[in-house]
Amino acid sequence: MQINWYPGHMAKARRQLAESLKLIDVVVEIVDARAPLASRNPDFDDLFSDKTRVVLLNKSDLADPAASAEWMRFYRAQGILAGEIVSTANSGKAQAVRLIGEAAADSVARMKEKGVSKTVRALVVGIPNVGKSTFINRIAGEARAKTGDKPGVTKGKQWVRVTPYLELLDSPGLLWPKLGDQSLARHLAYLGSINDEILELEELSSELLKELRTICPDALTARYKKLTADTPDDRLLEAVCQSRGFVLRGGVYDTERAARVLLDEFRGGKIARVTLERPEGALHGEDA
Ligand SMILES: Nc1nc2c(ncn2[C@@H]2O[C@H](COP(=O)(O)OP(=O)(O)OP(=O)(O)O)[C@@H](O)[C@H]2O)c(=O)[nH]1
Ligand SMILES: [Mg+2]
Repeated sequence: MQINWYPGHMAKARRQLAESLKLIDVVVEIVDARAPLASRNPDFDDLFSDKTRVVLLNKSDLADPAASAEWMRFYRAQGILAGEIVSTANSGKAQAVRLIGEAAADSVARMKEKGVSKTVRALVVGIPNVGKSTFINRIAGEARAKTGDKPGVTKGKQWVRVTPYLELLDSPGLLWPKLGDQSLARHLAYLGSINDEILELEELSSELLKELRTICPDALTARYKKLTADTPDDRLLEAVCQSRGFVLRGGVYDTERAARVLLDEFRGGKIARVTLERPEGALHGEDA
């Protein structure tokens, strides 16, 4: 399976973002703390090359805390303004607002010299389903932007006023034309940032089980009792079926159902707090 997803609405949204750049002081890039490498869009380096950026590791309630700490050290060592947040709770909210203020400090100071109290306009960007709209609602203190647990919920653009001096602009989740490295592309698919309808879910789930067995074998066996260290790689999904009784008439394993259940449980953080990527060699590679 070759994973690539760059539908027309993303190309259009990218063009619209490029046109609204002059209105924007700061770019806030939301990434998924479970896959901070795969979920950074390399295309943003071109698109926002002359903007100050803040990187926020969202959904850190679902990630391994030690790995998130490693990522924060990695960003800070490079001078990147970065924070760790949970947009479905208040965790990291004050820090995120502080980082946006820090990123906008120069332009605010320039305007102050002219006697103007500037409203900082921050564009919130990221790949699909990382929690951009949830983040905006959290900062604004009310549900202003539409959210949902699937990619492609936000369609158009919308300014949300947080205070008289801060406005946030939501944007549709953006990927890039060629995902390249397929091991990273799979991570995006595990997270729910790729439309499930274009994916072969059984193949994807088997790959996810292999990765989870390396990262958190005990938690995996605790959740799916028949899946152990001895289960062969090509029987992992069947072991999930055995664990849950997903057996069709004639004793055939319902691997399709197991695949959906596994992805749902992984995405919901039910297996363990898992981070799929560590900072070493944190660059987008070529095709694996
Ligand atoms: N556990 C957890 N879930 C989160 C967090 N932030 C967002 N979510 C959930 O992630 C899902 C996607 O959130 P959205 O805010 O719609 O994501 P988005 O980035 O705006 O998505 P698109 O507009 O589709 O690109 C929703 O089900 C949110 O409740 C978080 O910090 N932790
Ligand atoms: Mg959205």
